[in-house]
Amino acid sequence: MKLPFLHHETDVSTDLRESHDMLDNPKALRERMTADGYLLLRGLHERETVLTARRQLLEKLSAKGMLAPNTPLMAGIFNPDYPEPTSTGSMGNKALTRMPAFKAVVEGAPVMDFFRRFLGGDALTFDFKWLRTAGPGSASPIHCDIVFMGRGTQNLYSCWTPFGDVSLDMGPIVFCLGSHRFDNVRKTYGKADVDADLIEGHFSDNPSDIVERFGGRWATTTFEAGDVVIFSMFLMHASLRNTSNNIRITADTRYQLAEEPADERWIGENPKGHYAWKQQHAEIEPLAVSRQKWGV
Ligand SMILES: O=C(O)CCC(=O)C(=O)O
Repeated sequence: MKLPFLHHETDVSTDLRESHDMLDNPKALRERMTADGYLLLRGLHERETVLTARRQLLEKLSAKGMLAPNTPLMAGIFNPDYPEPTSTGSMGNKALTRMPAFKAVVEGAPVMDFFRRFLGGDALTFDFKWLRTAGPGSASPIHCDIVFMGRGTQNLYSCWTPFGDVSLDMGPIVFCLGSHRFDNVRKTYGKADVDADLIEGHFSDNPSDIVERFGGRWATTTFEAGDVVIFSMFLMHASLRNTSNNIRITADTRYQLAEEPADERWIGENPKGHYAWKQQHAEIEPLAVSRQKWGV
């Protein structure tokens, strides 16, 4: 079916493969991660634990005026008079991401135990949390995570966690299946660092163009509170455009072996974050120029 990205619509299937039946078999999970580049784990968290965090997040968003007046809190309906429909105010926002109920999900036993077994040792998670409160019209562009957080180990994984049910019209995450094996992209774009190289960060504005040039196909699914999807630093992804009236509340958080080096930008009480990329006066190289240099 055709689904909307940030600027274009393209064919997207809704058949992401589920892997929660393999939770007791770390070797099979690792093999599937190598093959597919992602693991969809339905019901990893207790639904109630996630909904408790959702309620507390929505209370804070409501206090900021982000929710439509006189609507049920848990529906999370965006206030059309609120000036900022994108997630800018929530990413790394400590008032939201340090709430115990939020941390009980993204740093809770189900996900930390999962990574301990999957990675074969104690896991750490970056202190910075990419919490997204994505209002109508918003969507994330097509990218691989490695260019934003690749200064430590590459044995690093992203986990996308919905804080509530996410239907297709609310703009779920969407993957280009097979893209973690696009060798020329891995060897070029995949070696870049947005702060050092001052590139755009995203790889393309056009999802169909990627499939035509490199192969792969786009796929997503609907999510319920409790589900997570874990994926490789090299799997190209985006989120679909939120065409609903709801705020799509999700977090993407990162996990690795505690004993391996971690990207210092995202660690500590006050993570430094992107100190150059998209900062004032930063001259970002246009995407077309970067792609030409990389020859991809
Ligand atoms: O949720 C989104 O809008 C994008 C998520 C993302 O890019 C990520 O998890 O790395």
